[in-house]
Amino acid sequence: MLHTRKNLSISALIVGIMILAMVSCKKGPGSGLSKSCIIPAPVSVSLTGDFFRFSPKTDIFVIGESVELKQVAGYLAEKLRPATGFPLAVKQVDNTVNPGHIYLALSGSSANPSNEGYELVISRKNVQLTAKTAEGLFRGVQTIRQLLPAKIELSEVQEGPWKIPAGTITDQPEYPYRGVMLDVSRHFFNVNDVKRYIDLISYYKMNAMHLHLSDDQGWRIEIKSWPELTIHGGSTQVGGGTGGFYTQEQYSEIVKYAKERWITIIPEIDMPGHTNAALASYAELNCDGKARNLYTGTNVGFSTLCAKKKVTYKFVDDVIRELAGLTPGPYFHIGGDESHATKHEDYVLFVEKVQDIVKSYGKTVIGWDEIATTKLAAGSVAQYWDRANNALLAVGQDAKVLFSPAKKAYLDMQYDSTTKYGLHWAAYIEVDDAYNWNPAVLVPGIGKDKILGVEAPLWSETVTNMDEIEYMVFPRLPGIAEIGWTPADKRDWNEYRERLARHGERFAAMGIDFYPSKLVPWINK
Ligand code: TNX
Repeated sequence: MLHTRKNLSISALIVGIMILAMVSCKKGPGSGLSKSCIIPAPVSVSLTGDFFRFSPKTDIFVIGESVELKQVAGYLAEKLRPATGFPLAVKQVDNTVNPGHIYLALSGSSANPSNEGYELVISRKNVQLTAKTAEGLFRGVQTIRQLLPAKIELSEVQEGPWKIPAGTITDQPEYPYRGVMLDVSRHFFNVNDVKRYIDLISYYKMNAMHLHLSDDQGWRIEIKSWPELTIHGGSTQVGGGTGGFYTQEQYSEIVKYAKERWITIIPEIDMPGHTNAALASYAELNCDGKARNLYTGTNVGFSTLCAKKKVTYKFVDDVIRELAGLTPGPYFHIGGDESHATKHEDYVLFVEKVQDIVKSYGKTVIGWDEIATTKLAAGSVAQYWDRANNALLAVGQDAKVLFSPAKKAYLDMQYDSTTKYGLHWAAYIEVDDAYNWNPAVLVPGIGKDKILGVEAPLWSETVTNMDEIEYMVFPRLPGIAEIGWTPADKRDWNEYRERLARHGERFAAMGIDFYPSKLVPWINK
């Protein structure tokens, strides 16, 4: 008897779960995250069960005159035109709202305190997106894209209907910094690859891209006052290929492209270690005055700038001045990791001096967690990748910490022992491992108020092209994006995997070659 009742309740539970799975992402009254397929999950969603239907007559109206507002509307139109085949004209209105259209407005009085917050009200009649800033509208536009069927991402005209569920979404990010790092030094990736990566992260409401522009194997950014850095230092890569570099014009093009998507570019010049490419380009940067050979292997920790030489600081000043001048964002990343060939006293001297140089060009320092073993300048940020103790040292100096724990957030770590690319020195990171952690409790003593945000680095010793990048990045990246955006108490792996499953179709429509993890019940239509 007891046994039967237990079986019954288990069956009821299973049926319940099945119904939930069926209504999730589809129509149906009620509210709650299980009814929406948005990643990262919004802070609050309530659906009415109704729909807004796009028609060939649907226009995108902006209420207000800001240039940025029109830019966001133009971006939305561009994203929706190819698959719908609708004209979706961008027009300006005063305050009238008519049926059948999409409205974007900046509202100082928006209930949302965050610059990236937005409110989306969808009814049978129209779609109204409001935010305090154009940046907030841009994040909201990603929600509109994700509410449409996956085929909206295809580049040729598709059959409709194009409808989105009606309801209200109020949303804002948990952390101000949500980003990725791309190592363009071990293998070089061209401007188009970087732009594509920018597009992919913006779909998940990330707002930062950190470019690892120099390392032992290659110097990838033109510095006009030290031209050999790229001519010689940029001429190869891991495995001995031809390498490459960005001219200053190309770097500026990346910065502009990112800015139009409200993504900040954070340039990194890794110092004083990881500098073989510079040491090969200029003999005087070496303590012994002898130029090093170019390096195409994958060892770390063998190179160092000469901390006691004057010319070193002339060099660093020139590099930071030129690069900071091309970078509108607030941060400059000075690396500082794995300087095993630098004496600790030299490391301290160097990092402290370089922080002052960065400050003199109006930028805020970010450095890998080792920099917390020196005296941090006010405002400097430590990027926790390896040692919790270093992160605690940073917090002890009142610095903020950017979370990139290698065991959770490193996108170059293999999914499991069968993954073709990547490394596993920190861990194998399956899709659930990458999702199932909370920065605010990971290191006892470092709470949310000390955390700037999350960043997922992709080191490129083993990845050589965009396809391989995408395979390592997807599907883990949406999970990291959700950790940064969605409050921890609204996140749950079992619910998330259902939502992620529906993004498989979106990845496919965007031409992303993703890792089809067995932990995710992919829906491939
Ligand atoms: C450690 S993570 C490094 C990088 C390597 C990476 C490979 C960090 C700050 N330093 O130089 O590329 O491991 O996973």
